[in-house]
Amino acid sequence: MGRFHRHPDGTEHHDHDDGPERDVGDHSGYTATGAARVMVLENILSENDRVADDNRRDLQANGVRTVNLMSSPGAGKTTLLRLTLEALRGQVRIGVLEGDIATSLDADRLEGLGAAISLVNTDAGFGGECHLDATMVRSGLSRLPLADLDLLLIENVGNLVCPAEFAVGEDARAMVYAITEGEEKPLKYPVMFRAADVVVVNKIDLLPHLDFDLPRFLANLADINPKAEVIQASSRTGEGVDAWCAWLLALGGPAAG
Ligand SMILES: Nc1nc2c(ncn2[C@@H]2O[C@H](COP(=O)(O)OP(=O)(O)OP(=O)(O)O)[C@@H](O)[C@H]2O)c(=O)[nH]1
Ligand SMILES: [Mg+2]
Ligand SMILES: [Zn+2]
Repeated sequence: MGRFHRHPDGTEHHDHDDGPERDVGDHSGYTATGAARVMVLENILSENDRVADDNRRDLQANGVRTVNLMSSPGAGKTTLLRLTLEALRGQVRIGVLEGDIATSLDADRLEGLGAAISLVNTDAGFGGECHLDATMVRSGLSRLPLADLDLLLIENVGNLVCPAEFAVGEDARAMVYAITEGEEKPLKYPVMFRAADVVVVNKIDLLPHLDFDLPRFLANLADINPKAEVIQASSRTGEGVDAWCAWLLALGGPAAG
């Protein structure tokens, strides 16, 4: 299933790692169709980028700053968004584009906080995809009052891999990472960590209860993406939410003023 996106197998599409060569198994099952697969993928991604440019043009024409918020399932995107809407209410006109495979559960959690909410369920016409692409975001944008917004927060589908491969028209990419996920994740799943402009290291309140090695995680993250801004946060205690909101406001433009 899937409208656009067959998951890359790693032999062609993800072959730009610089690390030492290793025997990573027999991928000969894919070689017969390798060139065709690369071409299909390139077409899909360039079509996506075209629509992403359309989205970006519409958003910029309306003075809307846009953040693509990504994470594994359950890292805390919606909880952080709730705190964000509460903190910035009255200061910034916020829209949320809520991406989920199914249900309005997260969109419902964000109601009543002054934000315009647009729900995109990928199982409703988008093949149940495990990420948002530019076309899905475009459909969600059509239900938002862009002229009345300063900031659009897109909650991507919870998935640590492919959301980072699809531009949707955003100005910046933010990643929520929960310390319950383990300190090696930047090394094992580098694509999203590399794509992120900011990494919110969430659930920091749980640090005393875990074996999590925070300095080790930060070093792993710095290896993969030395430029990423890092904000330690807890969506339970509210720690770090000020810094996160300041980062959002600093995305700048008259929109955030
Ligand atoms: N202890 C603790 N729990 C948190 C924190 N942030 C979120 N949670 C909990 O983690 C669970 C998942 O949080 P969500 O906000 O739904 O995570 P999500 O990233 O939106 O999940 P998906 O949309 O399903 O990908 C909930 O039970 C939250 O209460 C945090 O900072 N500390
Ligand atoms: Mg959520
Ligand atoms: Zn996907």
